[in-house]
Amino acid sequence: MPMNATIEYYLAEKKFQSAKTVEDKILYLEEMIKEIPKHKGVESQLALLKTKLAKLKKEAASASKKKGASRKGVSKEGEAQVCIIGKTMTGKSTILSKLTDARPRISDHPYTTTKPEVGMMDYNGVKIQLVEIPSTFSPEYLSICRSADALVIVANTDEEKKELLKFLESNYIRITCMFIKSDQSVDDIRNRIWTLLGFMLVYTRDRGRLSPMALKQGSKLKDFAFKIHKDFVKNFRFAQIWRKTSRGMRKIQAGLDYNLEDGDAIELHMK
Ligand SMILES: Nc1nc2c(ncn2[C@@H]2O[C@H](COP(=O)(O)OP(=O)(O)OP(=O)(O)O)[C@@H](O)[C@H]2O)c(=O)[nH]1
Ligand SMILES: [Mg+2]
Repeated sequence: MPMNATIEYYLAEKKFQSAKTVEDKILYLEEMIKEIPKHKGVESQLALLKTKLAKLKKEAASASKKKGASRKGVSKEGEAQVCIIGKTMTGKSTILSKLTDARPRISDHPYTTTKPEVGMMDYNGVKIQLVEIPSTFSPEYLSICRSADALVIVANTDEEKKELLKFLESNYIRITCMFIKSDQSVDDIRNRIWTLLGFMLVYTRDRGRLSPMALKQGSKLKDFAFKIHKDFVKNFRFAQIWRKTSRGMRKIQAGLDYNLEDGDAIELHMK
C-alpha cells in the first residue's frame, strides 16, 4: 500500500481487484499508475505495477488471437448488473441503446437479439451494467438473470406482465424487478433502476476532488470507508461530511457509526 495514496488510487485498485476481463484490468492498472503518488517511497511499487501491466498487455494480445471462444455468462462490471427481459419485439434493444453506450441491432423482425447485449448505464458518474436477455429465453441466458442484482421487465400490457412473472417464477428466478413500457422516458427508467437497486449517491472528497460512489441506502460511514479500502477503517480518525440541508450546507464531524445520507460529500482523516 503506497504512502499518501489518493482515494482515486484506492478506488482504481478496488476496481482492478474485481475486474473480470484482462481489458478492464489493464484499464484500472493504468489508472492506478496515473494516481500513485510520485515520490521515492513508492518507486519499487510503481515498478511492480508497470511489470504487471506489461504482462497483462501480453496476455490480452495472445487472447485476441484466440478469438471465437464462446462466452455464455456475462461478467459483472460496474456497481450492479441489471437484466432487461421481455417478449420479442417489445423494444428491449431500443431501451438498451438509449440508456447505455451499447449499439445492439434493432429491427422490425422478431428474435433479432440472439446473444446477451451488454452496455454500461451512467447514473451521475456511477456505472450500472445492463444486459439484454434474448427472448428465446435459452437456459444459459436465463441463468444470467438468477445472479443479476435486479430485472427490468419490458411489458406493454397487463397480460404480458402476468405471463412474464409466471414464466420467471417457474424458472426459479427470484425477482427484484420493475416493469417498464417501451415508450417510457429514458430519465424515468434510469431513476427507477437506481431506486430499485436501493442505492444512494455519496461523494468522496479528497484534496478538493469529488468522486461519486454508490452505497446501499442505510449505509454508515464504516461501509463507505471499507468500500474504499479496509485500511481506511483500521486507521480511521474522523470524517468531515458536507451535507446539503434546507438551511444550507452543514459541515459535520463524524465517526464510523454515523449514518450517511444521499448527496453527502465525505473527507476521511486518518491516524
Ligand atoms: N412504436 C414504437 N416502436 C418501437 C418502440 N421501441 C421499439 N420499437 C420498434 O420495435 C421494433 C423492435 O424493437 P427492438 O428494440 O429490436 O425490440 P427487442 O425487444 O430488442 O426485439 P428482439 O431482440 O428481436 O427480441 C423495432 O422496429 C423498433 O423500432 C416504441 O417505443 N414505440
Ligand atoms: Mg433486441
